[in-house]
Amino acid sequence: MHPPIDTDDLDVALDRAAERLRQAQRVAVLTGAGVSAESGLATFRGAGGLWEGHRVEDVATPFAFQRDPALVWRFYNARRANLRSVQPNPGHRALVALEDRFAQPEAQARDVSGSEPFALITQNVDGLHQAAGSRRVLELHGSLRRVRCTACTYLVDRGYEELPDLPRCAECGELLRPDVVWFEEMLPVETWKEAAKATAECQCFLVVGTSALVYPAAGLIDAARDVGAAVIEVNPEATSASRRGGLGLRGPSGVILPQLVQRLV
Ligand code: BV8
Ligand code: ZN
Repeated sequence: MHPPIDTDDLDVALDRAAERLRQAQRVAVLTGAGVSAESGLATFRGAGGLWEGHRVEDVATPFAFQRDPALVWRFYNARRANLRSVQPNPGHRALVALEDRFAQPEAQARDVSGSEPFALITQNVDGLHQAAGSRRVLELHGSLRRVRCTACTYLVDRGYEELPDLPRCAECGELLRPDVVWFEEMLPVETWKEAAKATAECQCFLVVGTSALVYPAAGLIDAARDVGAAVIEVNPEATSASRRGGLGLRGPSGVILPQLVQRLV
């Protein structure tokens, strides 16, 4: 379980974080697997980053898929099956409320820059932000819902429905793969550009539920700091990002985020 939270410190930190959000015209949020932990989804490094004894970095790669597609599909089909029984948690829903607040027409009228006032940038592939109602979600690492062909342009959203052990393309018959970004693969260019732009233009950058170990996603935290944005980290534990400054809200995002958003009303 998480270390006990010192409520006095947390209260002070929540008030300071709420004040920074009130002063911001544009907000960007970066989420990782921790925001889905209270929905019952395992994080990557919580279980020591292992799945069936394999390091995730060794299964989520093009080479692993080439070498043993059945093993890699077993990894993804197990996670897709998991998603059939989980729901967004209060942390996901608090981020919807935050988007509602910053994306309101009057908020946009105040901001003459023409830039979007809110961006939810996620490393997660579980689709829970969209399931909670988030509208503008930048999926840096793709989505477990979508599959694409290894040989043609076939790409389709299959939800969380069960797939065969080695699913084949309906168009050309070749092997399908999950539409996720594996290690050593490039991130989707347009999504990355939008995420980098939102980060460069924000005055407040929330970092929720990530160990900040995977790049280039984790680099957005430094990029936010470099433009002088207030960085606020929501995580029960300190991470490599914590040591680089900003305000730490120590606790589970399903508890902290609703309390933070509550202070904005
Ligand atoms: C690339 C999709 C260019 C698949 C994922 C050496 C040094 C630095 C970088 C590298 C290096 N060697 C290689 C690299 C680059 C590499 C990388 O960063 N590797 C890491 C491991 C060092 N990156 C890449 O390869 C990227 N591409 O660089 O392209 C390129 C091109 C060609 C050749 C070279 C380079 C692609 C990275 C994308 C990989 N795909 N996911 C899938 O999901 O199966 S990454 C995977 O990790 C997930 O997306 C996950 O989201 C992400 C990061 O993990 P976290 O989300 O942070 O999860 P984690 O478990 O680590 O942490 C959870 C946190 O939550 C913890 O802090 C915990 O305390 C907290 N928590 C727990 N409970 C709660 C909570 N927080 C709040 N509330 C709670 N209740
Ligand atoms: Zn095909």
